[in-house]
Amino acid sequence: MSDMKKNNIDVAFFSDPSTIHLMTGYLSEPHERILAFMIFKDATPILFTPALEIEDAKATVSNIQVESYLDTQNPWEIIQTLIISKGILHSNWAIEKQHLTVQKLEALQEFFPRGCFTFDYSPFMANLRISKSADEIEKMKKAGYWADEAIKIGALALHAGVSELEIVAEIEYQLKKRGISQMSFDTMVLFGDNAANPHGTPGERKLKTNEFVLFDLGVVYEGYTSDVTRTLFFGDAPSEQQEKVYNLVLNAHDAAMAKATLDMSASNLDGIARNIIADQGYGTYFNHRLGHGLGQSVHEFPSIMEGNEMPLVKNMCFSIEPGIYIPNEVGVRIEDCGYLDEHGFHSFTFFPTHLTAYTDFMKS
Ligand SMILES: [Mn+2]
Repeated sequence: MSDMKKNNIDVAFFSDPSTIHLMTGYLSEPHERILAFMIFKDATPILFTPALEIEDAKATVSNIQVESYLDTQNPWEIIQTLIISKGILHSNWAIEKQHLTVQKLEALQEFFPRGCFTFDYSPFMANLRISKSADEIEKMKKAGYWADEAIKIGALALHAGVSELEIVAEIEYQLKKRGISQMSFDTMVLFGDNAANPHGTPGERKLKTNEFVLFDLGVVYEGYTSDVTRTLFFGDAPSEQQEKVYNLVLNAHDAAMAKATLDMSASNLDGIARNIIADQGYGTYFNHRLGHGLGQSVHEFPSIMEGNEMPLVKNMCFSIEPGIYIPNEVGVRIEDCGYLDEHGFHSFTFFPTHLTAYTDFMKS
């Protein structure tokens, strides 16, 4: 890492699996076990894994020393031995404060009582992830393709009387049958007034005709995520309120997609969508940021929100997802994720967004 010398860091200790994936190519979720990648100023880096993963790790990485521990061993004691063998004693550490738990930090401090653990690599890693490579964007396009497929599966399964959870089950079952092993977050399917809670939970609620169905979902494809929201109108007779709210969200969504450009601030992009909604008097019902970065994680730095003056840069991947939520009445959100370049915003998802998208899809 270029700035280790500048910041006088002896050990850069990475614990976030997505960081380790980015830096070594090795992708693994260790759960309660210890997975770490350690970089030193003048020595070969170490990838430290649970023993049951060492063969996978060795087969994946190159020019990295791979070490492991058994469940019956103390991983921190082994890390201590490894680091002392590199000739590092009174060390200055960089850690990922956003990821490393207090418990793990205390374990490190116990074995390195004279270590200094103040330097935080989390902001650096967040910055490193902002612009995606062509290869990463290709994976995200594929993740987007499967998110569109998921919406189609969900749309085909809708019928009056079906429950939200039945639709969730159908989507995930069909995707798994087609080789997608992991969703990027718990699939959200919400009917009617349930969709008025932006972070609602699918349950036994049954679908009625002339209600909205909000799908918010995504998949993980080769370590990269997708995230899409469609609010489909199930029926053919939307109320005046349903039509008005829907088209307002759609206008805000389309305007932000069309006007996103390089070097514009995140705050300005948020404002483009927010002003459209606020001008019609619905500003208080759009109670979240316009969007978020995504990549290896479904929510990454930065937030596309008011007050974030950070400029949008080439190959940044983020969501545009305005919504209006009128409690106990109606909820509409339309979300696409994509990447930005000199030609504008390129969505990873393409399921149609007009109010009659569901009926048109069923006719086709
Ligand atoms: Mn999202």
